[in-house]
Amino acid sequence: MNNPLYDTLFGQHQGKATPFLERADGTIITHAAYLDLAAQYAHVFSKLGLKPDDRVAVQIGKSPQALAVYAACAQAGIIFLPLNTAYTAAEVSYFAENSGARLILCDAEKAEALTPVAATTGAVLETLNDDGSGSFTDLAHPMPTTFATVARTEDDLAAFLYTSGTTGRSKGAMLTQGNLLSNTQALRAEWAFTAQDTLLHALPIFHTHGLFVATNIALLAGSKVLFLPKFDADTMIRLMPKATTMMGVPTFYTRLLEDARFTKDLTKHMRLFISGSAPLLAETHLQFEARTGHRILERYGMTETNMNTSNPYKGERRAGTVGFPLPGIEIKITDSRSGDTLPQGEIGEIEVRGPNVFKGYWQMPEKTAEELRENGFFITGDLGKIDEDGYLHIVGRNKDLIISGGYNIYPKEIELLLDNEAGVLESAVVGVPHPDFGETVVGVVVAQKGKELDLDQLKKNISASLARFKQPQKLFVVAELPRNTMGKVQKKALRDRYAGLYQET
Ligand code: MLC
Ligand code: AMP
Repeated sequence: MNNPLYDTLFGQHQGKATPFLERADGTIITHAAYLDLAAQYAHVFSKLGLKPDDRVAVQIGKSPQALAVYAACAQAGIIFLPLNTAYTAAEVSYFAENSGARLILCDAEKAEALTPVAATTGAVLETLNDDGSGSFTDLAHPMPTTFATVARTEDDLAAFLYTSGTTGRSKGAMLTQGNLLSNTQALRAEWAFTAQDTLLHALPIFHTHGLFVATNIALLAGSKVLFLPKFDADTMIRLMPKATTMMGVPTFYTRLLEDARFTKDLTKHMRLFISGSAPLLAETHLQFEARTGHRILERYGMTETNMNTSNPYKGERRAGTVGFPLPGIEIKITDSRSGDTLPQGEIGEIEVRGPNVFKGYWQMPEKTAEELRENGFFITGDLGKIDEDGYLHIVGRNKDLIISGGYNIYPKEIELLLDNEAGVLESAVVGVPHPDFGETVVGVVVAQKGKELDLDQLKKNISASLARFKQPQKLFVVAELPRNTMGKVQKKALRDRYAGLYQET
């Protein structure tokens, strides 16, 4: 095979007038049209001097064109680096610089703010807007609609996905063609996707869930995708009758359940609902079944590994669990300190090994060595146990991480910014339960002796360099942070103290 990822997911559809993406207004983009566009984009990469293994950093809205950039990267052997559209220019600068991206693709609105970054790193900057217009489109327009696919192996890199870390510095997870492909093949088979399926797709395409799970499976199976720019309950409910499957984060499910139009009748033709990226409360699972008669299939994954486990498609989908390891993937529960495997039923660190596990963090060999063992097991930072029937339960996290509406937020990143503010002695950031987002961000600051803190001003100051979804929803001043005898901040005590902030009465 010439280029495993491109040939298997994309190339198989070349020249076929089969429907691929259907937009909210009913317009359809066929596989052929999508791949013609991707080929034109691949020509632009060559024209701009990009070579295989170069990185393209992409911060653009969800559109068929944005998805064609992914296909173009696969075809040209270029490493795709998608970025959350909520990231500020300061955040994007880090990713562009750290990855050494040769091309930055962004919305025209962001071009001015990102031009200095491109100038510093020597990258080319082109624009691609939500409506498909932009300087990149202008370059692509005259290009041929076929491109000689660049030869690759399964070991070649296909994408960098940045994930924050407990040190506050984001790490670029290097994913190979084989990582992505093996996982897509396992999931397509496990969840029985076919060309008869229509997937309701409202997830962003800059993270694993919407990109490498949802899109890749649909491409492999030849399924049609109802491709929506974002989650909007009205549109989801309007289009549900056209779909056979849906993937979402728990917030999608809780929001749908809040809507009286979301009924058994509306979902009676649906084949499968899948949830992941954050814990689905057992209560939501049960409520969903009571309302629709469907049992949500919950699975577990992460940026560095794609998907690891899944509840069974056929067989019991057990609420509060994430099911069994996918074929070819091993899961073990270990003692965090010794790394020894624990007896069945005990709680410990979840470790995973398989063809899905990433190659390491870009230019961070020490970080890679800390989390990826020489024997191939990746230390996930999640805590879990395996029950007597083999189902994996996630019971907590060994990493200081907040998951809000399916987005990961590392407290350290926010604490570093707060600590840098005038008058702040120290800070701690925790996640507290939130009815819509699952968890939300709360910050606690201690003032320097004799200093008064203006919390509104503090919030404003840090917001310039932090995506909106990471910004603390509430800030509190305290006299001191709770610490254990070793002097370590007791985040649990803070989480408990503020747990009731958003509790519904
Ligand atoms: C938006 N906002 C959020 C937020 N999303 N705040 C906290 N957490 C979030 N997740 C804020 C906005 O900044 C804005 O703030 C306000 O909420 C409304 O914005 P919006 O754009 O209208 O929000 P909405 O469309 O309602 O988005 C919520 C959401 C979305 C849950 C639908 O965040 C979403 O699609 N999440 C999915 C994330 C995802 O794909 N995760 C997968 C990661 S991969 P203000 O103050 O300006 O009003 C992974 C691996 C795996 O984890 O296993 O899958
Ligand atoms: P990310 O780094 O954005 O890929 O997020 C991965 C993290 O999301 C995992 O390490 C888990 O902590 C969490 N996660 C993903 N799926 C689930 C799930 N089904 N239940 C609980 N947590 C999950």
